[in-house]
Amino acid sequence: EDGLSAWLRYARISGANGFHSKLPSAIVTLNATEGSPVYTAGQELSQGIDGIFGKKLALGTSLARGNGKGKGNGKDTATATVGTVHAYVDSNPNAAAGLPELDDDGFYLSVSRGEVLILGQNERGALYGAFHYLSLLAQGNCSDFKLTSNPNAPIRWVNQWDNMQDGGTHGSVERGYGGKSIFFWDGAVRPDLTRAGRYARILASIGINAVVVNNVNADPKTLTPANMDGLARIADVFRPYGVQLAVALNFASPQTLGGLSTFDPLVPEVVAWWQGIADELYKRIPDMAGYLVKANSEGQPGPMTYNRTLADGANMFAHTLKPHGGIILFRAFVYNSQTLNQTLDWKADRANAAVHYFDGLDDKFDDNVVIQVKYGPIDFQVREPVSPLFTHLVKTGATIELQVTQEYLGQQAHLVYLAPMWKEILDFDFRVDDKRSTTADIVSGRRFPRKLGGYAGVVNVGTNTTWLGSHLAMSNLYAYGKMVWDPTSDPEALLREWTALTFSADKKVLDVITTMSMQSWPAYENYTGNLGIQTLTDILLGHYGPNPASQDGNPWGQWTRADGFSIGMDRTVWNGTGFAGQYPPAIAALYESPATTPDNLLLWFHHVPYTYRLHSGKTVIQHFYDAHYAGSAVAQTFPALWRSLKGRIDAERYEHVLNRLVYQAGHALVWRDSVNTFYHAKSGIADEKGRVGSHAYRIEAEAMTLSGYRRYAVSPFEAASGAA
Ligand code: BDP
Repeated sequence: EDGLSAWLRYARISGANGFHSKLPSAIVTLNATEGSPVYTAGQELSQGIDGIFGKKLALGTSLARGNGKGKGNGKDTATATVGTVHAYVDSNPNAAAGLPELDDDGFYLSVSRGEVLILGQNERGALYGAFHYLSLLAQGNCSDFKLTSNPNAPIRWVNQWDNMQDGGTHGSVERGYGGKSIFFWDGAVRPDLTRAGRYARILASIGINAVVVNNVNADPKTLTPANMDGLARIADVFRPYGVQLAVALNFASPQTLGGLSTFDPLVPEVVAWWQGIADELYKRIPDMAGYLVKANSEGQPGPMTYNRTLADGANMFAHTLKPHGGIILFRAFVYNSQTLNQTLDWKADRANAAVHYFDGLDDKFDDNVVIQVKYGPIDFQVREPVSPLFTHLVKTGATIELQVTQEYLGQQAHLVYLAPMWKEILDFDFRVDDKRSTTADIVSGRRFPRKLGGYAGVVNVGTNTTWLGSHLAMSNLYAYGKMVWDPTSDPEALLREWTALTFSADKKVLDVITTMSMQSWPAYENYTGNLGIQTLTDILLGHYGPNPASQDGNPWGQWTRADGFSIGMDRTVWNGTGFAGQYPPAIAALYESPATTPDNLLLWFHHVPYTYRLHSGKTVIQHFYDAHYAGSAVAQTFPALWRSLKGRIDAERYEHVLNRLVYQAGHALVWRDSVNTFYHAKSGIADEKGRVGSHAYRIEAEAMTLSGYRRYAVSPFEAASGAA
């Protein structure tokens, strides 16, 4: 078991034969041409039922073997019929009345004594229905039911930050921890795209409908004719799974690739150049989903280079996509690190940037522009308030950008199950006009009625057979797809489902993985950064490991503002950077005062003495100490919990996971001691429990006789034992 099949293993369940009479005996796909999603659905059903139960089904393409509403007599005539509503009603006009209304990509599923009807609003929806049915079967559930399922939003994309070529490193993935790119190698699209096809299958099984295949820090050469041919080959392997391809663009391409003297979005030659690109792409990929653009951010070119607005830039692309039915996702991650490079300018707050740049543009965007907003105003931290920009875009559609790849959250070397965090974010109520206004309702287009909107997840799988570099990290990808389909999903229920499909439905396996995973995000927050201080990861090198000092005075403006007496960033209107004022009044008022700010965001919004008392009654500094001990203690329990599963999990995955959990347990201690030592030294305040600074219980490296090691000066010093 190397992880390659993810949760689609179709592993034989115990007592498989006993279920045969509850299963269909034949599969009928309606109007399915080879390579279409309905055809794929038929193939999956046949493979799946064979794998899970050892029952081989006849596969046909007409209604001849049944009409999907057969008598369900449990005999050998029961049929699984799969297709679009349209195809079904065409051959069964009388059936129309009994069918529910479906949204785009939605499906209807009816199972009655082996007679199965799987209908999609479109072909992709039919495939989703087939995957849903198979996932129940794989969990041993063959009971009768009827289900109508519609997605929460039309945009359910993933982003891959894959480089075609990166300073000599072929096919690397930015912030990817699972190997090289499955799409690119040596500046071109890989000749063998088997993995890309397998990826599409995994994504389709959780309802994802498009993939941006290349890095947001886009290489202009993505658009050479040869590479466009390559992109078309990727789209070809995606298509049988109903997954569309999208491309990230570099704003300066007309100049750097096209040889024009400018890339000003209002210059007609530039517009014509981009129109040519859109036409060429759609000639090769008629069903291309569209573009993703990162502009005027972290050194990337954009419309502001020419004093044009972000709307001017986005609309230029929108205009060229319009005739082809494409959409553009334009990122709100716009900030200029240079202007923030004024150390300790209290007004310079990167959190303010997105609203600052997008305010006043809400009614300026074309209707096929969607703004893609990271969940927090800074950058994928372990705890952030939800970006207030969601409430400033009323007419313009938005997608929320979540990160499945654990950039700041342990880079897949730490188990951190993210669905509980996403749930909090999606359920957050902004109280726009004092009415319920959750993030999910805003991006799905329900709160402010709009056609386009949804979700983008930065996934960054790679060539490693585990996809993400860690078997357990795949629960995050599973939960991402399921939650964006239905944000009311329960993170724990999703985890159990994923575990049953990925490992086993053994109760102990389910309980252990659930216990560890559900504790993992709070534990990670505890041993890394508390009270909204943001993770204290090394900010300049790789975003990994503790380095609290690196947070201050860097040009990216993520300051903790810690000195000898106090800590936190004052983002109030009355005295700070004013960020709290970007929220609707009820929420702004909450964040404006330390008394009403939730403890877990206190230091995000306020600068307070270390001795400030939290709602919990503890001082800030004691909370830091205690939380770091508590969080790392939880991580210490993971290896033993996992070991209790020995024999219940195949050896390959058992060892791989154990290795990571042992590492995490150790690294959590490094985190604990680094952060505690750092703030202990800074504040001079003793730990009430006498732990910090004493290390009495620890075996120091200096006290050991080491052979085969050499001394190395660790930076920062507090992450080391005696600085080495
Ligand atoms: C940061 C990543 C960087 C990305 C950037 C982005 O460190 O690699 O390019 O976000 O999202 O978190 O554009």
